[in-house]
Amino acid sequence: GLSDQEWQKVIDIWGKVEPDLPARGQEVIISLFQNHPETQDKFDKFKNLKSMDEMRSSEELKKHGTTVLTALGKILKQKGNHEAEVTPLAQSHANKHKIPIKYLEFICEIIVGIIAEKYAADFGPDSQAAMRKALELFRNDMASKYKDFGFQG
Ligand code: HE6
Repeated sequence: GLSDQEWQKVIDIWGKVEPDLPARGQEVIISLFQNHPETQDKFDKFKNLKSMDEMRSSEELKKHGTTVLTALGKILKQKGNHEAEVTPLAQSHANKHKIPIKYLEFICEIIVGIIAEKYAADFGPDSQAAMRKALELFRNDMASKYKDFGFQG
């Protein structure tokens, strides 16, 4: 797990991101689709967005980015006691959306990259390491739930 100090770093940097969730969420989803097009195919509502312009002007995409980062923020704030939040998310992403754990790795890496780009001064090596640990814990717990649900992931 993470130490109290590590969790504090995670909570602190998330506090910087939070006022900008729609913008950051939009960037995360667009970057996910651009770098890993197979992830876009999982979305009936987004798989027809082709150009960067179409992606940027989709209010629905922006809204989804906000939904994803809001859910992730709620999980991070639980400081590892996130079973109540992770279980339904694992359930829907395994059984309904069929999202491999690999895709969760993709999005987590993109989230770290975007935070590093936009909040460099507040996201030093220790904060970055703490955030990576927190996201790894999230993914591990998702993976463990996937297994319970019989989804290979
Ligand atoms: Fe997804 N998602 N997601 N997801 N999601 C979500 C929270 C998805 C995610 C990674 C979602 C995804 C495909 C997520 C999704 C719907 C992810 C919420 C709260 C909802 C919702 O309630 O609508 C992470 C890290 C978090 C926190 C892919 C690919 C990745 C990598 C849908 C296809 C799909 C959907 O509704 O169709």
